Amino acid sequence: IQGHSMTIERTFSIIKPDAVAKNIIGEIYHRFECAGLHIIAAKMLHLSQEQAAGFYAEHKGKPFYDNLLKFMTSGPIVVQVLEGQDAIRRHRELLGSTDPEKAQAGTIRADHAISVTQNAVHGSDSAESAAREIEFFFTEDEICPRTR
Ligand code: RTP
Ligand code: MG
Repeated sequence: IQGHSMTIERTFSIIKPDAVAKNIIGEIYHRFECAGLHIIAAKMLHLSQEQAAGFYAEHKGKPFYDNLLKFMTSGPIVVQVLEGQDAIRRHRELLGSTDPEKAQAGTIRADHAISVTQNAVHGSDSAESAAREIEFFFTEDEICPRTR
């Protein structure tokens, strides 16, 4: 088990506007649950330009930045905190590569993404990102840790 974290982690996830529009929120939640990831906080919202720019500050200046903001503010999203063993890596594995053309068969992006921009789900890429992103969208009292 070396190289595999046995610690319970939290990660941050967004069902992006393309997937909400396709009515596959439940299908995506089902994949999280089947992988042992527990939804411990969730809400639907429509990002403002300012919120999207704040969340994606790390990508400012990149060639895809303007398109990304336009897309992420184009419709409602669902944000959630997922908890489970090795949650950050496990969630990213469920997503597959950013580009659906390169994503492994059976991943969420291979099955559902429309393009490299409209790629269904966001997932934190490190413990540092997860902590920052959870705090960006949720207050501590909005997170409901498991009790059994
Ligand atoms: P995410 O942050 O959404 O989980 O995706 P990621 O780590 O796989 O990709 P990242 O490099 O962080 O990029 C963030 C999002 O920007 C859009 N993007 N478009 N070449 C492009 O047109 C391009 N590259 C990235 C995608 O929506 C990507 O998920
Ligand atoms: Mg990323």
